Amino acid sequence: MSAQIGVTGLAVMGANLARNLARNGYTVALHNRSVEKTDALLHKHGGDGDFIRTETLQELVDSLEKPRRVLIMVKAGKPVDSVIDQLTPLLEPGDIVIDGGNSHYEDTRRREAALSEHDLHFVGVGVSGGEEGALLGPSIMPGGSRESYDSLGPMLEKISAKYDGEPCCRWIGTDGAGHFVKMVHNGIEYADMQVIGEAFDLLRSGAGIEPADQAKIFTDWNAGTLSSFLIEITAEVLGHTDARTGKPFVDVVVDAAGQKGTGRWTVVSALELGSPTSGIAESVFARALSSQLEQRLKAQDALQGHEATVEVPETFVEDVRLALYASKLVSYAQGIDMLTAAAKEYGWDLNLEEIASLWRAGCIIRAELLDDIMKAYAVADERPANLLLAPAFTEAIAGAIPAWRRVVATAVQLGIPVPVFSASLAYYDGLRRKRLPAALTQGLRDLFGAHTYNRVDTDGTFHTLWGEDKSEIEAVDTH
Ligand code: NBP
Repeated sequence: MSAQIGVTGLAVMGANLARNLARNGYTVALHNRSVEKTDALLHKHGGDGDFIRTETLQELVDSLEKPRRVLIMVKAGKPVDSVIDQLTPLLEPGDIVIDGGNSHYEDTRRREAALSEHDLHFVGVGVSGGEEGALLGPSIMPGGSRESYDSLGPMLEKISAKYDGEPCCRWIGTDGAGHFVKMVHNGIEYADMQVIGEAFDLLRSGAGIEPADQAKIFTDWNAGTLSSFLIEITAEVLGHTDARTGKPFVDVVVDAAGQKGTGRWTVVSALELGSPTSGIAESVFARALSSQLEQRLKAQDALQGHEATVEVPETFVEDVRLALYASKLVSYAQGIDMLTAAAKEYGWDLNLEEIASLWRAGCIIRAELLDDIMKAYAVADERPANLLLAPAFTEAIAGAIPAWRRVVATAVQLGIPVPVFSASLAYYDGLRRKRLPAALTQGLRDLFGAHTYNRVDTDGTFHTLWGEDKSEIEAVDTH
């Protein structure tokens, strides 16, 4: 018996993907650096399907039908390179090496280029949905060559999450495109969670609504345009009472949010691409600030607030809902703008409609909103330059804007930090404003550094002789 795919790295994600493949009728060869994990998987879940036990990478490779497909599910970073180095001499031209871990897309680009020198396909696959998704159906974002997808795609589509029967797996684009899209997905997830946190804080600290009552509000919200997995589980977490103390669960949890790094990667990459991803950036910074416990403790006593005494408007709960929706929309718009910038930079032909479709099931940011995002990009000639310019969203945000401004203004007066609500509003206003103070920035740059500027009334590049008679000269193009 030969296997259709081999999996090396059988910690929780690898084991669950291997089980998912086997449950879907594929024969799966199993390998792990230490054989105990392989045996534990076979002992507990050997009945899930057809597995082949192997102890060495040579045995793994020998057990596979050709072209071979080897899925690497080891810890991201150096371990992936180490496994690739060991595998490469054992494989033959046309074989496919797949990395389904959370690798950085630049690593994936580098590995793809290196393996193509050996006529091997390297496919970086973004897998979203955590442990449960890996077992029951994740959202899958594969990169690599189109040719490799012809061989690998049907398997990945079969084990992926389904939305209305459609697999949440499509070929994303060459080399690191899959891992890039997964990274941006995670960035949007950070922003999505932060705006929910800001809404919770506003309702609690602004309107005095206790967590258990907020659970009902979030449940109601989940029935409307905000309907999403994250809103649904927010209701569950807020409704939970701590068994030890009888307090709301959310009050006994230390308010320092952790991160594994993909949000930070998204922001670094956004900076490199020059993509204004301010909502995602603020959400990463908000987690970082929350974790500065020592500074926060000192600041609680030392720093004055001078909060205003303002009555929250009667419409406050609905205002917060609208502000949350608008801010969430901006986060998606910024994430998608980043995808567009990356597509240009790396030569990827990203299909935004398909990408939105992959996120509708199996992953953390699954939301009803994604259906509307798909529609916005469905007609090639009508694709908006920015998601906010899609007619449905232009209209939705116009309806939300008075509430959004009221909420941000109230939050500022009450001293409740709303970094993503306010950064998203600033982005929205920045985008729609006729003139930005960037003109003054250009003037300053020209004065101190002769960086030159363009004029609104004529073509060309100019410099003012600031230190002389302030006359203007046409700058020589040095490029
Ligand atoms: P881990 O990230 O915890 O990695 C453990 C696995 O890596 C074990 O199989 C271990 O083998 C193997 N390994 C290590 Br560590 N160093 C190795 C080396 N030098 N050579 C060969 N194997 C090595 O596993 P995971 O949590 O299942 O995650 C796997 C990938 O999936 C990661 O990239 C992760 O970021 C990603 N991911 C995880 C989740 C999640 O919810 N956990 C979600 C989405 C994506 P050993 O048993 O011999 O030590």
